[in-house]
Amino acid sequence: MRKVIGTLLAIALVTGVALVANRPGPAGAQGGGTIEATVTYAGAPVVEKLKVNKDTEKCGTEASIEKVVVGANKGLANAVVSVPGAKGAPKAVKTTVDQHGCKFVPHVTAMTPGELDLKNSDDILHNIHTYSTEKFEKPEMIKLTCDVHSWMLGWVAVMPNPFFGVTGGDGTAKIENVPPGKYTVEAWHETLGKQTKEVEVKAGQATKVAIEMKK
Ligand SMILES: [Cu+2]
Repeated sequence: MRKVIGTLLAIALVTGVALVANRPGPAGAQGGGTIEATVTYAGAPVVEKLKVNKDTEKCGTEASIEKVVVGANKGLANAVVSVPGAKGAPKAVKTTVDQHGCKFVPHVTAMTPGELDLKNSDDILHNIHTYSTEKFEKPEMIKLTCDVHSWMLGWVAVMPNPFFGVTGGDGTAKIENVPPGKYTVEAWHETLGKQTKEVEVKAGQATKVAIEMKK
């Protein structure tokens, strides 16, 4: 696994990929609808602080691991909202993860099966590896860690289709061009698990869905 990641890292470094927050675009489904999801969590934010004693010029002297980020109106950030049952024209959605300031940026991102671009903006060694057993070719949640910096943690959600979004600081995510139909919308969070909600998507319309994560 480490070898595979090393190769991916090399590819990312050679091509000098830019850090782009990729969002799912049109999936080719004419007359699709939009899902406007709001994910909330009534509990308190969880931030772990850790003293740093190596590479402090790049990493700082204190690392914060943001396990649960809650914003205004209980909006939960870093939740992956998806529509696993939606079928549409296949579209690859790529993503890039940067190692910057001894953090994985973004903390949570999502893509369709394929290659993940890994970037290293810190000019220090990050020994990146994952706990994935499936090489990004199958839908799964992949955990990113670093052997050099124990606090570094990130997630890459490999999704079965391009109909997904990752919630921002306000807990919202928008999924566009979803083919009309009845679906189960899923929200996944690294520590709070998964919740689902039934929705009906209508052509040319926006459907709001509110999902509350529980402890
Ligand atoms: Cu590192």
